[in-house]
Parts: sequence; structure tokens; C-alpha cells
Amino acid sequence: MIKPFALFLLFILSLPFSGMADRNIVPAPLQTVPGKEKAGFNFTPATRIVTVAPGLASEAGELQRMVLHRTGMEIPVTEGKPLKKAAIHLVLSDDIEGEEGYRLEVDAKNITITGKTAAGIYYGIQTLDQLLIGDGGGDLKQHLAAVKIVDRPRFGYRAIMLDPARHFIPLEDIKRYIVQMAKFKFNVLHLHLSDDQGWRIEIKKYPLLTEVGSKRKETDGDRKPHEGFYTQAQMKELIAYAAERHIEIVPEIDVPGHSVSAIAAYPWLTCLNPVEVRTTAGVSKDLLCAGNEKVYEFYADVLDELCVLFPASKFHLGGDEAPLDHWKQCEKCQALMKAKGFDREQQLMSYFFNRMNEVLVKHGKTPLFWYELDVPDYPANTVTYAWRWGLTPQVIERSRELGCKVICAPGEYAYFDYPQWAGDFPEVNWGMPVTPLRKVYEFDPGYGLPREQQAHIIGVEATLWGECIKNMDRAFYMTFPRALALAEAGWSTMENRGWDSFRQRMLPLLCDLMRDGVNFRVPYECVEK
Ligand code: TNX
Repeated sequence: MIKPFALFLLFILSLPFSGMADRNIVPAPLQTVPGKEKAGFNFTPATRIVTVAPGLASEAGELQRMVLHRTGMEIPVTEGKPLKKAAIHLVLSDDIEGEEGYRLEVDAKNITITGKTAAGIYYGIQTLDQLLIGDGGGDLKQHLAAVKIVDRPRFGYRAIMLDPARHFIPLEDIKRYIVQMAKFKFNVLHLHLSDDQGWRIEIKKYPLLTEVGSKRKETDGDRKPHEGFYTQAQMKELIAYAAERHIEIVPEIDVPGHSVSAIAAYPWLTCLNPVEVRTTAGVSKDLLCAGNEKVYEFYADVLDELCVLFPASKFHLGGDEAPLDHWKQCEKCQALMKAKGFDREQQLMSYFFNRMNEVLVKHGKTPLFWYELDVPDYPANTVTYAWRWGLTPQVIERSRELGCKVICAPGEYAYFDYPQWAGDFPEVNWGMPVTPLRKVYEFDPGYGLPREQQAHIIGVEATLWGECIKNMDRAFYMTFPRALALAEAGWSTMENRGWDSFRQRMLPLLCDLMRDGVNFRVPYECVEK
């Protein structure tokens, strides 16, 4: 263990730091005006946190823990009027631009974090935390140079997807992941809760979904059974844990493909043959039957329970990789097509999505779909995901024509299950494209389009598909440092970011991940000239 650690320190020392005030802030803030070192703020036993508005107790608690961690000082929180000196003020104000925007001011007397909302204040605290990390050396820091930072995100939806369907992820591990996401100002954790290889959320009306669907005999021939699911009570706890960190959990139930685990539990859900929970990766031809009214009733019940459980306004219905072979052979599907006057199975797909969406609409939710260019219609209120390699510009344009919002999660930049370097983990790499840190950094979610042609892009997402992610160490390793690059794509404007500055800014933050026991890939290639 000593060797990689020593190498990493050498690597860090070999890079000159820029000396800028925001040298270790990731994602890069909109505006930074550095002040004088001497005119800075000293943390002393007299320092106080003052919330200048009600409703900020959670943020004040976060700040208190952070100050203790970084400075070693336990400082009290009070609510009331601003103090003349020695205070860290948390202020709500409408003069801040953007729902998640903030202003952070450090001078010799006080530190003031102003947000339009509690979320903005939370992000100001995360930036303050990164300033206190300093040069990465790990010493407690009790002085901050004067600075004024004005910041707000480019996109309102900044997500990472975890896939506990392929390999179950214990609740406590997801919490550790959420803690790290929050530091880089991600605000959505998308959970892929069902797939061919497992159903992971308790549905009270259909207990077999978890009794049968959450278990598989083995994985890729390893002869070891695999299982796991979240109870609704556990999920509630996770949702609250994430919400404290201004992260919303967006659930996904993938239909009508990637549904083998549900079909294994209730075989009548499919068109042709019964199946067992899938034990290998890949795409299955066993779809939910679109011609059976009972399937719609079943999913209406499932979605009813989940729409109540998850407070998020968005719900992901998957919709990817659904080969139509069985629908072509299925009497019920064919009869429905005839009755509706459809001549292509893709039209049945649109019909299926609309039926599912009716349930979401009843709950006031917006559907999200992995966009497939051959599906003729999506529900009008759909938010599309651009994901397939090379097709994002087309999906952005099509979504604009349809009047749909779009989230960019392109295969070229945002697939965190792809290896970060050639030959990395060859035992789990079945020919996935290599996606190094620098490639992720080059991601511009607006694809350089004119402003009006990208106005409907609402965000970015990294997808950590789980076929090869067997534990949290691997999940962290695949996520970091690439998530820092993606965070910057989601938060910072293109004019405000650049590779040379990024690779320096990230280094102290990598040291900090290491101190937190978070696994990551050391990006050695960054020292190459
Ligand atoms: C494609 S991306 C899938 C997933 C796989 C992933 C592996 C998408 C919408 N579907 O089911 O896990 O590739 O990279």
C-alpha cells in the first residue's frame, strides 16, 4: 500500500499549484475575486456560526461539522442578527441569481454565505470546505485569505446513476457515495432499481418481486447466489439522508425490456416463456407483454406505491434496449396492434410508454426515458436521455423539435462503467471503450450549439452501470476522479473551465478523498507533457 501512496504524493508535488484563490475548487465557480492573504479570516475559539434566517439548522449543522473537521474548532451556532466580527453568517436573500446560486465573502471580520435558497447556502458551504482543504497537505487550516466568490450552476440537473440491480449495493454504501457526491455539487442520485438481473425495491402488493426477483443463482458462472433489496422503510431513510445533502433520489423501473427479474416472479407478465432471474449481462428478448391488460394493472399498482415513496417529481421508466421479436410472435400483442391500427411494433412501444405515463401523470410526475430514435412517439411531457454512443447531437435536436427537455448522459463521456485506462481491470472489460479522465473533461453538454438550440438541455448524468461493479471500492474507483470532471461539465460554464486548471485544482481534492477512505484511480497520465 505504501508504494502507490508515495507515488501519488510525488505526483502531486511534481505539479506546480497555480496560486489562485480558487485553486482547489471543483466545479470551477463562476467568478472569483481574490483578496489579500493578510486581510483574511482567522478561525478562533470566538468564531460563531450565525443563521440570519430561520430554516437553516441543517446547513448550520453541516457547516459546524465541516469547521471542526478542517480547523479542529468546535464553534457554536446561533440564530439572529449579523455580528460585527468573528462570525460565519448564513443569509437568505433574493438578490442571488439562480435557485442554487450563492455568494461567499471572506474578509478579516467575517465570512458570509448568501443563497437564494438553503441549497445555495449548502453549495457555498461546500466551496468553503474546499478552500479550507488548502494545498492538500492535510494540516488543520485556521486562516483563509480574503476572497469573494459569486457562483451558480450551468444546469439544474446534475446526476450520477448507481445500478444496484446488477450488483446489490448496501444502504450504508450508498450513503457514503451520497456524501462524496454532495461535495462536488451533484444534486440527483438516479437509482436503477430493476433490471433482468434483480428487482431491488419492496412492493407491498407484489411480494414475489423481491422474494423471487431480488435473487439470482449466480453471476457469470461463479456459482455464488446473489441477492438483496431495499425495504420501503430503508428507502425512506435513504431519501431523507440524501435530501439533507440537497440530493434528490430519482428512481428507475425499467420497462418493457430489462424486466426479466419481474417476469421471473410473475411469469404471466411476459408474452412467451417463463424465465429465471438472469445471471449474465446482456440484452434479453423477454419483454413485458404489451397486449395484456393485466400487465398495465400490475405496473399501475407498482408505480402507485413508488410514486408515493419517492418525493421526486421525476420518475425514470427506462425504455432502452427492448428487442421486438417476442411482440412480433405474441398473439395478444398482435391483436392489440390490429385493434389500434398499428402496423409496426414500435408504435406499440409508444402505446406502452403512454399507458405507463398515465399513472405518473396522475401522481403529478414527469417521465424520463432512455431515448431510442426508432420509437415514433414519447409522451409529450417526457424528459429524454441522450445516451447511445455518437447519437447525442441527434437526440438533442429531436428533443427540441418535440418540445422535450433533455439530459445528456452520452456513451462517449459519461459511462463510468467503461475503463479509465487501457488494460484497467481486464477481467471485467468485455471490450468497453476506454474513457479516460481527460475525455470526460472534454464533455460539453451543449455540444457547442447556439444558445437557443441548447436551451432545452436541463442537465448531465454519469451512469455507473453495475455489471462489473461488485462492491463500493470498485464503484468509487470507477467514479473518481472522473466525477470531478463531470461535476464541472454540469456546473461550470465552458468559458470558465480548462484542462490545465482542472488537473491542478483536483489534486488537493484527491488527497482529501484519500483521507476519507474513498478509492479512486490515480490519474498518472496528467503529468505527461
Ligand atoms: C447499456 S445505457 C445499457 C445498460 C448496460 C450498459 C452497459 C442503457 C440505457 N442500457 O443496460 O448496463 O449498456 O454499459
